Amino acid sequence: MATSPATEERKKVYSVCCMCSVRCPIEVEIEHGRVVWIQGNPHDKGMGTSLCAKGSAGIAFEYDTERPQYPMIRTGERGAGQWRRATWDEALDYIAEKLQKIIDEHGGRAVALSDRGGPFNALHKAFLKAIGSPNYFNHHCTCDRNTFHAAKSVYGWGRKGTGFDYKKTKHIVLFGRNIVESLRVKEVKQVIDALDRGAKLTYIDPRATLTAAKASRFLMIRPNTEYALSLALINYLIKNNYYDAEFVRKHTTGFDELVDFVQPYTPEWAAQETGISAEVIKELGRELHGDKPHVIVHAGWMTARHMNSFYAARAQCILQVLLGTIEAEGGLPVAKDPKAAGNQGLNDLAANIPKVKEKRADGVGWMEGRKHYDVGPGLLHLLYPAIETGEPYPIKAYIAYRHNPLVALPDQEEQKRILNKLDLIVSVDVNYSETAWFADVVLPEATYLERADLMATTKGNKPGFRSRQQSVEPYYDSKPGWWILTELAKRLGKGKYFPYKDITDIWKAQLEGTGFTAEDILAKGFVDLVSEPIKYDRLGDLPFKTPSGKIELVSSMLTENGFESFKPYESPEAPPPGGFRLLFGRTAVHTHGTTQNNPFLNEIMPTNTIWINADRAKELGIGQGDWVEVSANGETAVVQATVTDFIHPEAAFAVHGFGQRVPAQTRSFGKGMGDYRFQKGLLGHYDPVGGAIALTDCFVTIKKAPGRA
Ligand SMILES: Nc1nc2c(c(=O)[nH]1)N[C@H]1C(S)=C(S)[C@@H](COP(=O)(O)OP(=O)(O)OC[C@H]3O[C@@H](n4cnc5c(=O)[nH]c(N)nc54)[C@H](O)[C@@H]3O)O[C@H]1N2
Ligand SMILES: Nc1nc2c(c(=O)[nH]1)N[C@H]1C(S)=C(S)[C@@H](COP(=O)(O)OP(=O)(O)OC[C@H]3O[C@@H](n4cnc5c(=O)[nH]c(N)nc54)[C@H](O)[C@@H]3O)O[C@H]1N2
Ligand code: SF4
Ligand SMILES: [Mo]
Repeated sequence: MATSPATEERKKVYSVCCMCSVRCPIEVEIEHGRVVWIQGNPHDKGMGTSLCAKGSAGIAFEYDTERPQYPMIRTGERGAGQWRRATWDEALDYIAEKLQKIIDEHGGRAVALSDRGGPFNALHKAFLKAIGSPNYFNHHCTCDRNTFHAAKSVYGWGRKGTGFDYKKTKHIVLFGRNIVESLRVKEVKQVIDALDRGAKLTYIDPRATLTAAKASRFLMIRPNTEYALSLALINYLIKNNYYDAEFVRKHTTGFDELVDFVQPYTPEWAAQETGISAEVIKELGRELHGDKPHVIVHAGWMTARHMNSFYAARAQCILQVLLGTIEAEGGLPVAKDPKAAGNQGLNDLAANIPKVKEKRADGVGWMEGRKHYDVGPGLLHLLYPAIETGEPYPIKAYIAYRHNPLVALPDQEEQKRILNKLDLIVSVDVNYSETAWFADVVLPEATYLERADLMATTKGNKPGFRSRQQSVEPYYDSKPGWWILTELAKRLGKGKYFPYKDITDIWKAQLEGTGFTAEDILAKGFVDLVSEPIKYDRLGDLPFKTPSGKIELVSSMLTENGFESFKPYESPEAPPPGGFRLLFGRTAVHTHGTTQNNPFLNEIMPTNTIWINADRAKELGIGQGDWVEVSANGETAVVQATVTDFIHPEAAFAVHGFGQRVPAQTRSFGKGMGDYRFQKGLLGHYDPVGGAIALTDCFVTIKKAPGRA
């Protein structure tokens, strides 16, 4: 651990932020056992000392009195908020006893766990493996699944198979990737530097975000029609020979089929669909031709939006290919892992645990129509029917570990109805999330400032290892995740697979044979495995992971599973008369439904508003800041209107995550509207090819709220 030259009472720890999920490297300053300052880790040059508002609010979070302070066991009805305080032993014994009974009666497969994904969760999977359950899930069904599967169908690797070389790029194209607000600190800095250097930024969104404000071109697209725009760009690039023929020849299969397919999708046709003129589409096409291959076409991140999201992301991947951007300077470098740097990589902590032979309860990987989905995290929304029907087999217990599905998945009422069939719901959280409030047992995990996590791998041009280490002692009676799972495993007779007394035992097991000790990594918070970036020859052999080893424009993964590689475009449903399509997204100062009650962030942004197009607002007699009723599916919320020219007339927009109703969170209780509360009936409404829920297939009406000025 690096100690500052000052005094023992004052020290600096290099760690990883966890105020949102993007995991920026941080430096934590501690005085007399209290966190007094958090900033970016200056050893990471791209990051520097910068931090976002949420990261800075980590101190307010740490010392907040409105977060769970000890284990709690429910005494009243689910969700009624009646609890008794328990010791850790009591709470873990309680859970273990219930789990053991379930395992004895139904097998380990009756236990499901979902988490927030990421590189620190190897023990979550090891725990499930040890009890014989294949039912590991994460948040992806409402986040990146469409993009992930789209990338997989084209390259054989997932969404993170490539990175972004902003430093040398000439043109960045973002389809609703709101980089400036839905942010990672390092990435925003790189993008702003690129713009200062003269790079172009084309931003496509039905509303103007702060990224739009920074863009050289903002295209206000009709909601859910970006597939049409991408097809027209492909058509235009091919028709004019504006694509990288050498790259396409060397690396792809299925080009001729692509050429045939895009024939009808001209810029003129797309103009009708998208509301963006053919001239502007062509101008963009010409610019991309001039700037290629130093171009970044971002295929999206949060793409659980509409029924065309998968094919839109696939078309964006195809644009990446046509522009020859893979491994190009200023394009999309292949993400290299430790093996590419000649290092064996971190050891698998679950290697000695027998393989689970059971099939997944969500059908992923084996059920007709679900074989092509990535089995890793499955699809959580497909667990609900299994809980409900007991098919393909009964699910009796669910552990939500750093996951808040009652806000992250649509239709809270329907979720609660189904979850109520379970014998046990456990929430491991650091907040009173809606899900924690509905659980049978709440286990407060030590916060990211109070715990150390497993060593993690960083992929990229400079692969490496990094660590989250403990900055301070737990402020309340909370425990680190590795300890919780180790203790639970022991109680279930699986202690032999978790022989860890301390996090240092875990680090040792992970690092054995890598040539590094934990101290090497803790000193700065990370190590690079190479001093110079690893570069491949983009026209030489590239390590595509498809069955053919090529970029598959006609995808074998899709063909084998009865899906089209090129799906004819279908126009999205227009909102009903007087209605709006409800869009959502992030703000720079909040994380999903997690930070609304944070003392600092609540003060900066205590509520959300509903964005309405100025012309539509005028028709409805709604003025700037008026209180309005937003209604859909029997749900109504009263919020203020943000009236603006900068949103498409078909759309309304609200920042996600507000409208929570957990009484223990007094600052955020009942403030603003919860987009997720309006998305009724959407729990089973998902793109069958990409797998993600189509969350924006939700229409609302808006009218002036009676009696409120
Ligand atoms: N309607 C609608 N739905 C959405 C979205 C949307 O915009 N609109 N966004 C979607 C997206 S992109 C995503 S990624 C998901 C996100 O949904 P989630 O993954 O549920 O959200 P997070 O904010 O990451 O936090 C999950 C839970 O982890 C808890 N937590 C935070 N830090 C820790 C920790 O250190 N330890 C433990 N044990 N718990 C912790 C938080 O308090 C929270 O309850 O939601 C998706 N769902
Ligand atoms: N501050 C902050 N940053 C975060 C997070 C956070 O919670 N807070 N969460 C992280 C996570 S988990 C994720 S997944 C990413 C998400 O990163 P993004 O996907 O970039 O973020 P969003 O804010 O969900 O959506 C961006 C925009 O998509 C637009 N949009 C809606 N429908 C369409 C459409 O059909 N086409 C197009 N082109 N645009 C559309 C919305 O108007 C919105 O402005 O952010 C990450 N960064
Ligand atoms: S974006 Fe902000 S909150 Fe998220 S990890 Fe980075 S510093 Fe923390
Ligand atoms: Mo996400």
